[in-house]
Amino acid sequence: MITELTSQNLIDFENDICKCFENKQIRAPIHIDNGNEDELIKVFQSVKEDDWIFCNWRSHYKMLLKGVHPFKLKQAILDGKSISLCFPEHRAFSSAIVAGSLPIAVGVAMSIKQKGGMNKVYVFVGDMGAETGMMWECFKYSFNNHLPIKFIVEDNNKSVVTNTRRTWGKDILTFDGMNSEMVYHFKYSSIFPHAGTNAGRIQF
Ligand SMILES: Cc1ncc(C[n+]2csc(CCOP(=O)(O)OP(=O)(O)O)c2C)c(N)n1
Ligand SMILES: [Mg+2]
Repeated sequence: MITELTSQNLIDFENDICKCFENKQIRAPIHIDNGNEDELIKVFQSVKEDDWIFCNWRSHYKMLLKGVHPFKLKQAILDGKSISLCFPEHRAFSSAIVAGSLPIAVGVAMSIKQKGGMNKVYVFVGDMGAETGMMWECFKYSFNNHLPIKFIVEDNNKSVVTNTRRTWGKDILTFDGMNSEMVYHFKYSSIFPHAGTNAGRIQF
């Protein structure tokens, strides 16, 4: 574990960001993490400094747990970058394009394997992102080529406001309940809307 952050530390950080957003100190979309604290702390127990993380639009907790200093992270969010935070010096990246990080993460994992590296790539994807064709290609390629990558599926059963399971007409999604070397799926629910805060919701 890179940091000693607790669930409460993570929650406190996001509550502060919410206040800044509601005070109009942030003039760009924000995506607040919530409800996934314990699961993420568990995932990050095996993440090391020389590992790489790739996230989607909701990455505050992951950035903190990868070791980005809270002051530095807050400044980037105040600068309007919540939706696409990137800290190359921490090997921590994100993209606001659904499934956008996946092939980049696979490429980095391929490079690690080719160079005989011992480090690993952790890539975070939502439940709807995990149902895309891009996910299937990336997972299949990584699995068949034994790449040093782990896909973490954060499942809130929502794609913005759309119910993922109803969309696909199935109660069980592709990666439901998986906990293997290459995939970890967990369910969670957030008290916040997809973007913004409860007092300042943004609807895409
Ligand atoms: C290519 C693309 N299509 C659509 C969007 C709009 N969009 C942003 S987040 C999102 C929902 C994705 O749901 P999920 O993968 O479950 O992530 P969650 O936010 O629930 O963690 C969508 C459709 C986008 N950002 N990129
Ligand atoms: Mg979702």
